[in-house]
Amino acid sequence: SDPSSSRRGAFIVFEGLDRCGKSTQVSRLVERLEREGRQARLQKFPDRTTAIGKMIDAYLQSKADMDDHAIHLLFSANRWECAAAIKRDLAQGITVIADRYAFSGIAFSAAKGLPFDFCLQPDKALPLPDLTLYMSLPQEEASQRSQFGEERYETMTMQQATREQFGLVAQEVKRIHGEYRWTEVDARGTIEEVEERIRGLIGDLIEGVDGEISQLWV
Ligand code: 2DT
Ligand code: MG
Repeated sequence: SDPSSSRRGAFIVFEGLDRCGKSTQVSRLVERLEREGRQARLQKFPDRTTAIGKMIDAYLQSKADMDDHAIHLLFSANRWECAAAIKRDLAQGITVIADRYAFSGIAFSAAKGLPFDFCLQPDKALPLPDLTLYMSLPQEEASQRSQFGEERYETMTMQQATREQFGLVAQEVKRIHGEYRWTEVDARGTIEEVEERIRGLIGDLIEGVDGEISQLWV
C-alpha cells in the first residue's frame, strides 16, 4: 500500500525581501511537483483577488492611504480568509506552497515601527508552516538586480529595515516552533542553482506529512 495516501500535504512557505527570486522559485517548484504527478497549489500572500486583497492592493499602489495598524490587520485578515482552504487542501494531501506569509506581515510592519508583539498577535493560531524557506540575498547582490518597482516598501531604506526584522522573526520561529521549521536558502547564483538548493532542503516533505497541522505562535 502507498503510505503517502494517509498523509496530509506539506505546507511550505517562501519568504524573503523583494527581488530575491522568491516568486520565480515558487512557480518553478509548483510546476515541478505537477510534472511529477503530485498535487500542489500555489498560494500568494497578499492574495489581491479578494475584497480585502483589493484594499491591500490599493494601499500598496499608493492609491489609498491607511493607518499602519489597520493595514497590518488587513494583511492578517487576508490570511485568515484563506486559512480554511489551506487546511482543507492539506487534509486532502495537496502540497500548499505559499509565496510570503505571516512572517512578511511582521517584518514589514515592524520595519515601519509597529511593536513586534502587536505585529505577531493577529496571526496567532493560523496554520503553522511545516517549513519556511527564507531566501537570503546580501544587500550588495540585491542592489545589482533590476530596479525596484513603484510599490510602497520598494525602497532601500525599507528593505534594509525589513531585513533586520526578518532576523528577529527567524529567531522567534526557531524558539517557539523549533530550528527545523525555518531554513535560510542562499539565493545567490542562477535560477537553476537556487532551484537545486531548494529541492535539497525540501527533501521528502513533498511525500506528505504525518499528523495534524499545528498552529502558528501557539
Ligand atoms: P508582493 O510584492 O510579494 O506582492 O508583496 N507585505 C506582505 C506586508 O507588508 N505584509 C504582509 O502580511 C504580506 C504578506 C511585502 C507586496 C508587499 O506587501 C508586503 C511586499
Ligand atoms: Mg513586490
